Amino acid sequence: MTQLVVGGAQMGAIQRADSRKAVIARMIALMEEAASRGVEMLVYPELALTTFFPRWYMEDAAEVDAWFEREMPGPQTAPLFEKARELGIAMTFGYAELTPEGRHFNTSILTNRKGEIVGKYRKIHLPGHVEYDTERAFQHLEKRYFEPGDLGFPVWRNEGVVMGMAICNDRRWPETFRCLGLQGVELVTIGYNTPSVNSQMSAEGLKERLFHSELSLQAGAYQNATYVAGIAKAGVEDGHPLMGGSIIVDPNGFVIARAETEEDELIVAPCDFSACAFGKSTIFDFARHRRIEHYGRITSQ
Ligand code: ING
Repeated sequence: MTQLVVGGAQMGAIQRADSRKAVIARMIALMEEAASRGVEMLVYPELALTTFFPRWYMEDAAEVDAWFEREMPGPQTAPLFEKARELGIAMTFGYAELTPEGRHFNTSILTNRKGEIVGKYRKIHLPGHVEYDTERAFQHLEKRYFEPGDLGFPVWRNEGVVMGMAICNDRRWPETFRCLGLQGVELVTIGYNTPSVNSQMSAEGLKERLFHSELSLQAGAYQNATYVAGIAKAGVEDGHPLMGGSIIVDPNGFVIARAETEEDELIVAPCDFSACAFGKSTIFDFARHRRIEHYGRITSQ
């Protein structure tokens, strides 16, 4: 029976002019608070090192690539890994990855409590658009700056727990959770940067955004008998509001920890992963109950 104290390190706004050094210092401060509260596994947001730069239309490749990391850990992120090793805290965080081959991904990594990277995920469901969209109140250019992930939806047994990662928009797609659920996932970590308003000027505002995020995370947890940690980068970045709403959800779909602010805020939930077993062996015993002969449409169109 494995238990881990899981923490969510919601981060407030990162302005375009903020240095990675200043951001890493905030992440380390959240990790030190996490250690003081007994956290053993800490979840940071999507693109945790920089502002949500896909809101900006850029044409110059060097300007775009300045938002990306060429190595992980690198000189600027090494202090975070050293602190994690010192405190014995496993972590996930998201960042923009530029590979040696010149490929661009919206990526997250998973470490063990020794600060060693044990897993990598590259965001598969990229929302938004490629070209400047004059119809939008603001841009959402993830399809311009990132390729769809090429690593699938893997899981890893880390610190005794079967863990999987997803990123932001992935949480809105049930396929994400089911691909992880079919591998016995017990903790899904999902960092997100979600605008508080809809760039396509629908009436959809913060209330709807928060509801849809929580609905997606709770459904994913319940329907796959897994814990889920959905952790925001929130606050107003250069005038553009991102929603908070970070939560940790148990395998029955209940919210067991919730952020109250749109700032740097730590949420903490002791998780007993034996709680996943009941759902996986009864109502969501996939081997006994699923009828895959009827599901072809999901992968064929
Ligand atoms: N952000 C948003 C998200 O999926 C979005 C984009 C918001 C799409 C609301 C649809 C509706 O939470 C990222 N980064 O995916």
